[in-house]
Amino acid sequence: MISGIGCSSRIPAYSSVYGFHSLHGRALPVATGLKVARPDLTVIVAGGDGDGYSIGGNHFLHACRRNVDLTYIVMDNQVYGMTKGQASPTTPADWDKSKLTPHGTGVSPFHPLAVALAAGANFIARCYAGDPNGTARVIAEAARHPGFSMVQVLSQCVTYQPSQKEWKTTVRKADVTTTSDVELAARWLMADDGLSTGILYIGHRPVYRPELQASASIDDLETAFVV
Ligand SMILES: Cc1ncc(C[n+]2csc(CCOP(=O)(O)OP(=O)(O)O)c2C)c(N)n1
Repeated sequence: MISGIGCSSRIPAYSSVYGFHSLHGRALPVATGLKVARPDLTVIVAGGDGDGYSIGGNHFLHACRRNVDLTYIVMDNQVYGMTKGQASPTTPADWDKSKLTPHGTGVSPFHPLAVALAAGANFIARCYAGDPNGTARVIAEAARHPGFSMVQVLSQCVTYQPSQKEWKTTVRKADVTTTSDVELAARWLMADDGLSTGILYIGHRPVYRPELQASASIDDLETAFVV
C-alpha cells in the first residue's frame, strides 16, 4: 500500500500490508513505478482529496489515462484535515468555516469520478466509510479488476466538517446498475448529488504493462551510477 501525506495517508500504518508513506501528492507515481517494476504485487494507493486532487491532480489524470493495474482509494472528506481545515478541491463553494476562505471558496468543487471517467479510469466506484463491510467488498472488487480502479470513499471529518455527520442519513446506495458504457456513466454522474454509493463503471481498456527490460541487474545499475 502506497500513500501520500495527510490523516488519510497514515493508513498503511494501520493496515496489515507492506506500506510506503511517500510524499504529499506523489503516491500515484510511486505506486506506478512499483507496479511496473514488480507486476507480481497487488498495489493499493491511498490518500485524501487534498493529496490526490490538488497537489497530486496532474498525477491523478495521467494515472487514469495510463491504466496501470492499481487500485486508488481516495478518502474524501472535502477538507485538508491534517493541516487543520483548509478548503480542498472537493470543498463546496459556499463553505465559509476556514479563516482562509471566510466567504466561501467561490469556486465549484472538482468532480473526481467524472474526471476519472473522462481521463480513462477502468473501474469507478463510490463508497461510504460508515459502511465498512460494503466498502471492503468494493475495494476487493476494484483490486481484482485489471487496470486503474478509482474508489472514492466518503469519509467524514467530524472535526473540520462536522455537518458531514448528516451523511449517516443522506448517503445511500445508488439506484444504478453497473455499466461499461462511458456515456451512460457520465450522464449518471453529472446528474447525481455526490451522495450515492455503488460500483458505477467497469471498463475493459487494455492495461498498461510495459515489457520489462531486465537485461541489467541491480548490481550493474549501481555500478553504472558510481562516478
Ligand atoms: C509538499 C507539501 N506541501 C504541503 C504539505 C502540507 N500538508 C500536509 S497534509 C496536507 C493536506 C492533507 O489533506 P488531505 O490530502 O485531504 O488529507 P486529510 O488530512 O484530510 O486526510 C498538506 C497541505 C506537505 N506535507 N507537503
